Amino acid sequence: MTLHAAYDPDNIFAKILRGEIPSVKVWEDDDVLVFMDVFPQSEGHVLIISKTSTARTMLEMEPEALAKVTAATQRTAKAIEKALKPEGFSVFQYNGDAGGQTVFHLHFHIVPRWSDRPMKG
Ligand code: DGP
Repeated sequence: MTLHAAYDPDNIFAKILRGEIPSVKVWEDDDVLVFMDVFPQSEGHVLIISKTSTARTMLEMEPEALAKVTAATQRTAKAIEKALKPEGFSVFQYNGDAGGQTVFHLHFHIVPRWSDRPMKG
């Protein structure tokens, strides 16, 4: 999938948003959904997506929707810090096949990190 292509309404995260496939939800409001990554790189690995935007990548997302997703990412990181007490955490977001993206509905990852636990990704 190139950087520039049409949004596929049948991508996995669109199906999760429509409730067609299950997910473990952490937070949901009118703008965003936060849910557990099915292939976690560490305990507490979550994904943050927009419920209103069909942007595939960072290039396409409307600034207002992006602001809501990044604000939700910060709020979620604070909640993870409180709940799991990681020593650190990684926030990342991939764009395009060559950028490591496999699901083409823009998403941020939060991966909590501990120095005594091997990194899985
Ligand atoms: P990437 O596009 O490379 O940022 O990776 C997509 C992430 O989505 C990857 O960490 C695994 C996760 N994922 C893939 N399929 C599902 C699914 O059906 N449910 C959930 N919760 N996560 C998924």
